[in-house]
Amino acid sequence: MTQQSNADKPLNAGATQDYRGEGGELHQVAGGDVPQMTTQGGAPIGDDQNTLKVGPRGPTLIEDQAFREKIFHFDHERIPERVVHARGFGVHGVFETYESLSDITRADMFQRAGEQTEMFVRFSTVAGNKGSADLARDVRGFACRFYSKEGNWDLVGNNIPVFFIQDAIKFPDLIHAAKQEPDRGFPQAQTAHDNFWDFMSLTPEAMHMALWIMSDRTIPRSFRFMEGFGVHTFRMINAEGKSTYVKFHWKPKQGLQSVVWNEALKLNGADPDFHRRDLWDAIQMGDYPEWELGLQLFDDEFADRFDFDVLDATKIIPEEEVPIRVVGKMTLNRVVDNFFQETEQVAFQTGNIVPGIDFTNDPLLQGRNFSYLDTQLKRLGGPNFTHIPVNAPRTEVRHFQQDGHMSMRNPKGRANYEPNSWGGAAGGPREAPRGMYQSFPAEEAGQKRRIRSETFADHYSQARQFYLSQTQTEQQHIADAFAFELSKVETVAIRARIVSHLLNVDEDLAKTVAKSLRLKEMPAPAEAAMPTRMDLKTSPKLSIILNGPESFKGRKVGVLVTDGVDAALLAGLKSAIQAEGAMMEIVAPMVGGVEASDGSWIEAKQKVDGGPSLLYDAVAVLASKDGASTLTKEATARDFVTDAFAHCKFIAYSAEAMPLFEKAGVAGDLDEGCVKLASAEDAKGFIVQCRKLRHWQREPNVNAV
Ligand code: HDD
Repeated sequence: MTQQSNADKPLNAGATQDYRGEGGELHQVAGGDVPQMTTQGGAPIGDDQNTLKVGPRGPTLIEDQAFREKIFHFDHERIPERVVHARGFGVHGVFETYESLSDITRADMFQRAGEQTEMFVRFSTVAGNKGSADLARDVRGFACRFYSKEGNWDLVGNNIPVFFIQDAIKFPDLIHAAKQEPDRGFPQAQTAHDNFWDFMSLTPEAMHMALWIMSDRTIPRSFRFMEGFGVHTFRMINAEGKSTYVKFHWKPKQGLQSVVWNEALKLNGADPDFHRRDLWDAIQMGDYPEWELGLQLFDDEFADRFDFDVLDATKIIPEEEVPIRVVGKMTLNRVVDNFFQETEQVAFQTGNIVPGIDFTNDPLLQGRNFSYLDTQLKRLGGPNFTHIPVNAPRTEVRHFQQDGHMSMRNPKGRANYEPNSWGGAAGGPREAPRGMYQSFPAEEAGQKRRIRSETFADHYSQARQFYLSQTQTEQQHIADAFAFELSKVETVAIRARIVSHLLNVDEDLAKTVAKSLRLKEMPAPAEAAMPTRMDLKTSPKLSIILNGPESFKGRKVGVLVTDGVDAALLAGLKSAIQAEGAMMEIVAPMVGGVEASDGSWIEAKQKVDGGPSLLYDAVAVLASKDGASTLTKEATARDFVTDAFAHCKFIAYSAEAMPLFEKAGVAGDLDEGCVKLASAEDAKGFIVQCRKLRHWQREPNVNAV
């Protein structure tokens, strides 16, 4: 092989000694601080470009172990994706305990104020496959692992506090109905199809959840802006063995925010990775998202007098009834080093609890405790998945379980059973009753039967409470979502059956949906297991809009600029955005950037057709006169404006940009949510307005059907 100079050296060429081989192929040879490539067996590799052949054109030799090993490994790279929650995004974080909870739980991580506990959190969608898009209308998984000093505690929750079904035996049916229809293999990552709504319409217990999934909770703007819930009622047990019921809540310090449905539809095309990119960017930038952990604590006396069964996962306990006690804070502060290694291989289990935390008899939770352990065996291929670093507890593990596929840590020494006579270190670990995990000694008795408790029978009262707790805008979104989803259901009888349930929730909602579907006649209300529906007090905490942020912090403004953009105006806008803790992203006709009015060069992040206004919480169009005239001829620039307007975003613009608004057909409709910028002061005012996130008053004018 001959040493040659490479005019077109790769970016990192400085660290390597490159040469081209006989066939002209590039070799990067170890040297300096660049380590040498090896086989799995550790043997050094000198040529990773060519298989071993007999002569330059001859057959490839099967003895080429380096080649065979490389292809063999590649062929086996995939593991089964999760049967649900396949598409997820995991990050590391830390939990800080605010105060000792020793009166309530003996869980070690809650004993000391200021205690820091390492965490791993994986957000996910439920129905879509691993490669589906982030903005599917779907529940978001909110799975949290605490690596506590007394073992891993997994709080495997969702961003919605209730669930579709009451008993785990229905889970496979629910998921089969939600995922692709089995004969055709579509639709992907959406519930807008016959099978899903057929199942829902035949499952009245799902009606509360139906309202939640048709709300904007299922199209969050960011993982950072959604709540998390443990869903079930759990127990906390203190050192004296006293049990307190608990429901877990995660409250984002960033405030709640969702997108609108038309925006979600388009975002899935514009950036299928919208949510993961958002979290990745925020953490990489040092803008670490935070959630406070809240507990709803209650006793048997409350459980007995509450209108619903606390073991029923289709019900909430309103915060107004049992206030939330904030006990700590989670900060997500580190992205993974490797997606597969950590996010894909993390094996959450509801069964992973620690002393001081216990289950209740919620039949959904009881079933989950079997499913999660079982599924990891299938996914990760053997019983030793707890040896993988992301799954290994941070405490020392001592037991006599051994062997199996991919065992990394078998017990040392002679003893692999107990009791044994070896004593000392040779005898291995022993039980120690003090500090052991102790299940709450609940008294259980009853007939062995397949049965559902009568106390689970009210399927509509809380659905109604949820609906009536929403703002008018949100109620309209719920009606629109039902109409959209059911419009994709081809069987008219299924559409009508859902409306028959909605009649039991709220007559106006049912009528609006029926009208949007143009149902020829109104069905009779569905027969209810419990005929009396309660009118419960509304709970403002259930609204997203009423629980938004106080500032525009962590949000993003997209600024469409052209050559000749007013440099002072742009600088004023930038400093107003930065002062708020928000981000600015420049969109330009060409990604290389633009030349501003003062001759300075403004780098762009997006080319206009790759940076639609969908990507931003608010937008500005700062064009020069000539620039605006060019933009009028660019469809994607017109879309930038019309979409922002239709999605009720706050819009700022320079006077010169007006021709684009005219051409986009919105110049005559500009409202108080559209702000003309003539000075840095105007920019400050614009950002203050943006704190409201969306100009909802515009919606009736842009959403007439
Ligand atoms: Fe589940 C995954 C949340 C009911 C069976 N579930 C999974 C994940 C989340 C939830 C967040 C993803 C974990 C990760 O990121 O790896 N699941 C819930 C919630 C439920 C719920 C909040 C109701 C309150 N799940 C549920 C039932 C069953 C399962 C009733 C079965 C009886 N869930 C599974 C599973 C998965 C899973 C099949 C798939 C992959 C995995 O566990 O690790 O075992």
